[in-house]
Amino acid sequence: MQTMKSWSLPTAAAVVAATIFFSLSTMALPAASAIVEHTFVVSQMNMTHLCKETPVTVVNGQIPGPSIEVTEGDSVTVHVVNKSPHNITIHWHGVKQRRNCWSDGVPMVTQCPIQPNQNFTYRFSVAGQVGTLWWHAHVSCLRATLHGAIIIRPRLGASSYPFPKPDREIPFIIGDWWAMDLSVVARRMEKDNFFDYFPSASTINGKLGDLFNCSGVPEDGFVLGVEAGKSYLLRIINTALFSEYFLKIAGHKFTVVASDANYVRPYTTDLVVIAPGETIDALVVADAPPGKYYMVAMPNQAPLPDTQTPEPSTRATMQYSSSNGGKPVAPVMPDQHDVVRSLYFHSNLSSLRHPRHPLPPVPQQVDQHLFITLGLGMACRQGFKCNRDDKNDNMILVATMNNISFQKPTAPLLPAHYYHVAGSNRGDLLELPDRPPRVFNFTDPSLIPIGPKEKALETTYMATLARWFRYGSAVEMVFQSTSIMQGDSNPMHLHGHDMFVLAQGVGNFDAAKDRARYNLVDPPLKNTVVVPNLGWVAIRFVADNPGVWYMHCHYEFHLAMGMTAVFIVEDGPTVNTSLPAPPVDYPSCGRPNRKKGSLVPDESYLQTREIKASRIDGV
Ligand SMILES: *[C@@H]1O[C@H](CO)[C@@H](O)[C@H](O)[C@H]1NC(C)=O
Ligand SMILES: *[C@@H]1O[C@H](CO)[C@@H](O)[C@H](O)[C@H]1NC(C)=O
Ligand SMILES: *[C@@H]1O[C@H](CO)[C@@H](O)[C@H](O)[C@H]1NC(C)=O
Ligand SMILES: *[C@@H]1O[C@H](CO)[C@@H](O)[C@H](O)[C@H]1NC(C)=O
Ligand SMILES: *[C@@H]1O[C@H](CO)[C@@H](O)[C@H](O)[C@H]1NC(C)=O
Ligand SMILES: *[C@@H]1O[C@H](CO)[C@@H](O)[C@H](O)[C@H]1NC(C)=O
Ligand SMILES: *[C@@H]1O[C@H](CO)[C@@H](O)[C@H](O)[C@H]1NC(C)=O
Ligand SMILES: CC(=O)N[C@H]1CO[C@H](CO)[C@@H](O)[C@@H]1O
Ligand SMILES: [Cu+2]
Repeated sequence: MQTMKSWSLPTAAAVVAATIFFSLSTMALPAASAIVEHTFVVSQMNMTHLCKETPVTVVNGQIPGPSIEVTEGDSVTVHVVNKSPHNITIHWHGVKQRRNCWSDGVPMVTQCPIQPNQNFTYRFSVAGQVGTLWWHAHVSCLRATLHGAIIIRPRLGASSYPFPKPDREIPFIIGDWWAMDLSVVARRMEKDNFFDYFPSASTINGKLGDLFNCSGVPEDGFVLGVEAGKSYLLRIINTALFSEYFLKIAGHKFTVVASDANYVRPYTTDLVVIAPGETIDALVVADAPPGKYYMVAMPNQAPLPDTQTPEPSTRATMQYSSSNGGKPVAPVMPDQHDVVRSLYFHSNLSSLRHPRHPLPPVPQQVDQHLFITLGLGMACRQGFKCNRDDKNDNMILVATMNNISFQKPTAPLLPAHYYHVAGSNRGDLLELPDRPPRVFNFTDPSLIPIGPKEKALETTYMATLARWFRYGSAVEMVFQSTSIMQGDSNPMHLHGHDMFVLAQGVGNFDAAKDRARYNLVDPPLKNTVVVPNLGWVAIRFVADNPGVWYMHCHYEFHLAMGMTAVFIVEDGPTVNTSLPAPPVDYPSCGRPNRKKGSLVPDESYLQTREIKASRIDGV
C-alpha cells in the first residue's frame, strides 16, 4: 500500500537513449556506444507500511528507484531535479569515474549538495566495467529510500558471459524499511552522534513480504515466477543501512558468478552473504520439483557479548509456473550469530581471468603500506573540555580509523584541491597515519563491555582525515576490526578504484604469518570489502585515478560517526592522467571565503584555472 504524489514520472518516459556512432578504425564494434539519459526527480511523498504512514524521499516516486541499464562503454547522463526539502547528492556506487571525480556525488567531498529546487546533471562513462552496480543518495540515512540498480551488459551480448547464458536476469535488491522520518533520524545522528533507532522491516525489491502485516493483512512480497529447467541470473544488491544479510532459497543452490561488477570463478553454495554496498550476481536454476519456495534474507548479528540490535528477516517467493497452490517451502537458515559464514563466503571468491575479460595485474610490488584499525571511541566536541565521568553531553561516541574520527569539511574538498585553495593542501588536513598510535590486543572481546579496560583506550579525537597518493602508487592496506565497545564487521568501500582482496581472517593480523597467505594470483576485485567481526582483511589497489575519493565503512551509523577518510590521488604527468576542469553546472554553496587556512573555495577558481592548466602543460 502506498500513496504517492504527482512527482512520480513513468520511468520509460524519463529515459531517452540517443546513439552516437564512433568511427573507430581498428576494430568493428558489434553495437555502437550510446548515451543513456535519465531524469531523476527527487521528491518527498508518504508511503504506508505496517499500518503507519511514513514520509519518504524517493526518485520518480518509487522504491527502489529506476534501474540504469546500459552496455559497457556507454555514457550515462542523469539530470537530478531536487524537488525534496533535503540537500541531495547521488553516488554511482562502484562506477570508477576515471578522471571524473566531479560526478562521484559525495557532499562536501566532491561537490556541494544539490539544494532544494536546484538541479545538477551527472555525466559518466561505464567503459571497462560489466555487471551489477548501484546508485544511492550519499546523504545520511536517505539512501534507505533513494537507491536503484545499475546494470552494465557486455558489449558482445549475453552470449559472451563467462557462464551459461541465463534465461532471465532479475535485480534482487535487499533493503530495510524504517517506519519513521529518516531525515529526522539523520539530523539526530549528525547532531549528537546518537543512534537509538532501528529498521522496522527488511525488504526485497522494496517489498516487506508476508513476515510483516498491517492488522493481520500480510504485506506484499516479491514473487519470482520461474519455469522448470530455466536459469535465472539474480543481481543481488544490499542497500540496507544496518545489516549484512544471509540469503537462502529453499531447495535451490546459487552459483556465484560475479561481485561488484567483476567476474568471479563460479562458486556453488546454498548461502549468499552480502554486506551493505556489495553486489553479488548468482545463477539459480529452477531444478527443484515444481512448487513454491521461500527466498529468505536474514540480517546477521555480532555474537554476544556485543550489543544486539532488533533487525527482522524478510522473504520473497520463487514460484514455478507449473506449481499448484500449497504453502511455500522454507529454507533452514544459519544461526544469526554464525558470522564466520561471512568470512567463509567471502574467502571462497576468486577472480576469473579469461581472454575475453582481461583484468589489471595484481600489484606484486607495493609503494605504500597502511595498517588501519577500525573501531569506536569517545571524542570531545570541539571547543569543550570533557571528562567521560561527568556524564556531560560534550563527550560523544564516534567511529574511527587509526584512532581518528572524520570531521566533515565545511566546503567541498575536490574543488579546493583542484584549484589549490589555501587550506586544502597537504599539511592543512590531518594525514591518515600509516598505522594506529598504539598496539594492543585489537580483538580482545573483554574490550567490548564498557568498563575500565576499554576506557583506557576509548579516548579519541576528530579531524578531516586525508591520505595523499602519488599517481600510479601501488598501495597495500590491512584493515583490522577492533573490539572497543563493539565487535562489528565493517564493509569498507573505496570510491574510484577496485581493490584486490588478498586475504582475510579472524583475530589480529600477524604480518609474518598472514602475508604468506596472500593470494597474488587470482584475488577477487571488489569495491566493498568485508572486514570480518574481530578480524582483518588485506587488500591492494593502484591509485591511478586522480581526485579526492571517499573511503568509508558502508554501515550508515559507522559512516555518520566518522569511520571515513579521503584518499587524494595526485595528478599524473600527462593530461590524460590528470583531473580535467569541473562540469559547467557544478553546484556551488556558501559565501566565498578567502581567509588563509580556510577550506572554503572562492572565486579565485577562475583565476587559478590558468595556473592549473599551465601546470599540466608544463610537465
Ligand atoms: C504526508 O502526510 C502528512 C501528514 O498527514 C501531510 O501533512 C503531508 O502533506 C503529506 N505529504 C505528502 C507529500 O503528501
Ligand atoms: C530543473 O529542471 C526542471 C526540469 O527539467 C526545470 O523545470 C527547472 O527549471 C530546473 N531548475 C533549475 C533551477 O534549473
Ligand atoms: C568456503 O566455504 C566452505 C563452506 O562454507 C567453508 O567450509 C570453507 O572453509 C570456505 N573456504 C575458505 C577458504 O574459507
Ligand atoms: C587477544 O585476546 C584473545 C581473547 O582474550 C586471546 O585469545 C588472544 O590470545 C589475545 N592475543 C594476544 C596477541 O594477546
Ligand atoms: C587514542 O589516542 C588517545 C590520545 O592519544 C589515547 O589516549 C588512546 O588510548 C588511543 N586509543 C587507541 C585505541 O589507540
Ligand atoms: C595517455 O596518453 C598516452 C599518449 O597518448 C598513452 O600512451 C597512455 O597510455 C595514456 N595513458 C592513459 C592512462 O590513458
Ligand atoms: C544544504 O546545503 C547548504 C550548502 O552547503 C547549507 O548551507 C544548508 O544548511 C544545507 N541544508 C540542510 C537542511 O542541511
Ligand atoms: C502492524 C501489525 O498490525 N502487526 C500485527 C501482525 O500480526 C500479529 C499477529 O498476527 C499482530 O500481533 C501484529 O500487531
Ligand atoms: Cu563499520
